[in-house]
Amino acid sequence: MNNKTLSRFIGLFCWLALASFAQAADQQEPDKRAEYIRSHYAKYEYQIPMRDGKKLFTSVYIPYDKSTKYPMMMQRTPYRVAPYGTDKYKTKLGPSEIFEKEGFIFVFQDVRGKFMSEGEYVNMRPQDANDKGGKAVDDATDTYDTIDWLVKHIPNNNGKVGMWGTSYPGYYTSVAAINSHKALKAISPQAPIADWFFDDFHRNGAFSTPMAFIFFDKFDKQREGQFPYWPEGMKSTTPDGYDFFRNLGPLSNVNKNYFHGERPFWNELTEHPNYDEYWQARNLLPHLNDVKPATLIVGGWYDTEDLYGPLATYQKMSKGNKKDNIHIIMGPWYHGQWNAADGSHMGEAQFGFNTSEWFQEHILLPFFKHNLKDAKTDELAKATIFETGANRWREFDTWPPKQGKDVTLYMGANEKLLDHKESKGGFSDYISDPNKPVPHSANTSRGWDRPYMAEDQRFTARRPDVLVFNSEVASEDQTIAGAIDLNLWVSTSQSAADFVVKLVDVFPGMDESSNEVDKETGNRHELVRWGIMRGRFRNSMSTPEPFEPNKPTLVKFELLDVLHTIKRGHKLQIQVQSSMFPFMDINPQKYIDNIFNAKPEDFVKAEHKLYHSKEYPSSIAFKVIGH
Ligand code: PG9
Repeated sequence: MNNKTLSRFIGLFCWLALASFAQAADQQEPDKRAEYIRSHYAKYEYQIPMRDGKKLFTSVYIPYDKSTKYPMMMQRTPYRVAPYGTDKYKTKLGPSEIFEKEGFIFVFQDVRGKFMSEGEYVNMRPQDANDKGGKAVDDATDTYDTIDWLVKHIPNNNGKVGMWGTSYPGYYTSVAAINSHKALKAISPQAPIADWFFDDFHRNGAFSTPMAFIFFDKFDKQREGQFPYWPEGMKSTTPDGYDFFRNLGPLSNVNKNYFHGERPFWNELTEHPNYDEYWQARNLLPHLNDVKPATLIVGGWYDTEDLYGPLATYQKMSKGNKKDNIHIIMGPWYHGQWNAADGSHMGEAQFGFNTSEWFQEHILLPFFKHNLKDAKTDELAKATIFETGANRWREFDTWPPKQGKDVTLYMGANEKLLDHKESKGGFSDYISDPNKPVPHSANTSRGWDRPYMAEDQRFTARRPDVLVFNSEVASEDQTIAGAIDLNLWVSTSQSAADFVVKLVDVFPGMDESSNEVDKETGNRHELVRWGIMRGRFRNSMSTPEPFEPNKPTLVKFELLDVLHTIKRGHKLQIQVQSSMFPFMDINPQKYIDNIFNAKPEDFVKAEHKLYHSKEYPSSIAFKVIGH
């Protein structure tokens, strides 16, 4: 064996040894945390009676340490509080390991009607706000009754309770604020569902088939009695969601080929395609008045499930809040990434440091220590917001910020984004083919994925069914703060259409500091925000209407908030298309009352036009703030 081969062999051997050591160490990492929990907490299980007699299964982890009294950190969830059995422990109790080391009494409860708890489960249970006689039973009263029991029965508690939860558990955290128990001193609704016509599987009336199909397959499977385990779900037959959901065909095939009518909530949502009383009754926002507990709402700029929820919840809770104790933090995160996952990047987007760890240490733990343990901590800003593009945290008194300059840009000919209206008439057009929809990602996924929220958009920019409008190269940093208002003058040759708009940050080809071609991110088209409007809902979410074929029509909607800096040398790009598949379902483009009942022949090609003329000036508008 010559020296070269020998050194290669040694190198390979060392690499393999290191890799196996790292893997072993990595396997020990969760064990160290689990070991700490097992040796510092005693686990108890209770069936807590609600005011109507139903009992809710509750696990409680109490510190062995008796040198002080501890507050409770509670989570109520429809996703199971397993493992069951006082000798079987969770390997994580708090949002991150530093909570377990700090010391709390950790409480986990199966909500009414789920897993080991009694009662009937109702999705986004409408608030029973009419019956003030103390007989109301809903998710708010269940929380009140649970807290009342806990503070009276759990040993060595200091009489203060905090709640936290992400996504659906985030909804259960928000709902705790309604007629809240006086012991509830702090809540952190994280990516909370607020209104299911704008969160998760609906976006301005368009429908996310993968999210609903995959989620309700198991979550909505009906069973009698209590169960400690999830029901069996369908076995996936392909990793390729684009293929699976195209082969699915019209949405009526979901019941015909898969659910067979055995998912009650799926049946209900297909019977309510518009924002009618059914959805309005499930909107939590109108009930979030006079919130008493200190509140820290958490959201992720790249959250593909609940971005509307945290932003709308903050707006509602902070309006007229007498105690001035409503806070929000928005970080560069996918759904739930802020709790103990690496926050240094999201997909291809890089942020320079572990933003999740920073949040846990500097924001979340101090928030609960201050409100549950009277700890002295730094003053928490009303809004702590991560500025993508510049990759830094910023603090604001209000979100979105009131100060700043209003900017309007106009779509123009030759793919231009202009600071003035086009003087002559004009439009850009494309053929939208429901049988060849624009993919929501260049990557293969089951259709409900995360990295696409910051993916390079060159794969769509070069398609004939996607319009592109580019600004001039930015001569200085431009920080966009808040929502982006869209005024699209459009027409379609048919009678129905979706309009998808993307805000894209186009990177320069050269690296400014090295003056070299940037081989890593040169000319990257980074997605900042996208949004969709199902055209039938352009004037009302409750009263849909068709388009008059070929008639220029105004479609107004907004892209949800950003705090993003288009850096010097970059360009701001707007893309417009009419599908985002399979994440969003396909619009047949022939107007029918209920798309869930569409037939194959309803899916027709259409020519869509976007006007950029003096008479029909399509535009975007946003606020630019200083640094
Ligand atoms: N909000 C998330 C979700 C709910 C229902 C369908 C799909 C996603 C969640 O609770 O994980």
